[in-house]
Amino acid sequence: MEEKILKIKESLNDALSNVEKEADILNIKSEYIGKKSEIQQLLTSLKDMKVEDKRKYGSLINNSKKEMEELISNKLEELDSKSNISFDDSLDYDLEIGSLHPITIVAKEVTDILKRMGFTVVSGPEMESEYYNFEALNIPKDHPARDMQDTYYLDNGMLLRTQTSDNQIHAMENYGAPLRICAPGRTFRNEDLDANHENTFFQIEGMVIDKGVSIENLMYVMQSVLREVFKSEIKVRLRPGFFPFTEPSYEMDMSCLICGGKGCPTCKHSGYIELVGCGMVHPNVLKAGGIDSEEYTGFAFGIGLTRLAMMKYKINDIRVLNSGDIRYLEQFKVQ
Ligand code: FA5
Repeated sequence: MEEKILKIKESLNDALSNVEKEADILNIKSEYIGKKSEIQQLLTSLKDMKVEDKRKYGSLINNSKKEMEELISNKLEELDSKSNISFDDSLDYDLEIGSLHPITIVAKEVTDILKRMGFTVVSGPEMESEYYNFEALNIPKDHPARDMQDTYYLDNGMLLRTQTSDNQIHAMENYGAPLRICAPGRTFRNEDLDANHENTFFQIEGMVIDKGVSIENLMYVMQSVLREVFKSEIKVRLRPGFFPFTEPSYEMDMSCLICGGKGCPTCKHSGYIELVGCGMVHPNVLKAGGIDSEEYTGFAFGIGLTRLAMMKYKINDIRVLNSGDIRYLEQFKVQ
């Protein structure tokens, strides 16, 4: 037992020594002292131990957990005293040399809009576990929905996240309810590439959990984001969708701005670009995040930031955004 706990503490020390961002520390916190952590499991196992083992190990496990909590909060304090760099502050609009990537500009714009509505910006890992990418999102193994997002599995048993929705679970675990977060980030799918499909693209996740949250609130947020990004009313189309983690689910398409909705190769001649997946958070997901689904409801959305950048800057082929062609990419300015 002593050795096991020592190993956990060493592993925590190692993990903390390699991170500098608050979100990473919070992820470590949930991994090492959260509900599913090894130390928590040891604590739970105490109740089934013999009386003499309980006496022997009870204070060791409890004190070790306290020590680990302290290590994590010291690291957070250390970071806080060093700087207050956030996603927002790290971007400098007054660059004289170089330029911002169009996706960076759009990501910053959307997070700014959401921040004004009271959302906190968080971020999660690109290398993710099946639990956070699928299982906790109500997508058990062998569920057909796993095939909707062709996944890159890694040799170490992890995967490259297929969606930013993993942040929903991390956020609920880290902050509980009520909650209002957004999480921009890179996502990966083993897709066939075409004018509007990449295998590496960006999304921004949003999640609101509170008492009495409704679909009207979700639609208001979506419309406000689009109106502010495009500085005009954008024609949208709402369709019923299917995501195991929301019920009901919707997909929102926007009128293709490359062809003005007439139909072109970018929108596959449909006049619309699929932009957002969204819906009311499924009770099983709230449960997985440790939130009482009788007391709270929530909505969540995932906006395709790469496609948003395409529409904003009238880029007719998504592949140029990952091309690294600086002469092409540097022409885009903050509008
Ligand atoms: C999702 O990824 C869900 N996680 C969205 C969600 C979040 C639903 C929260 C409910 C609640 P979907 O696979 O439809 O859903 O992707 C969301 C958006 O990401 C799409 O509308 C599109 O704008 C963008 N997207 C998806 N696949 C690609 C791709 N291969 N290339 C570029 N953008 C993509």
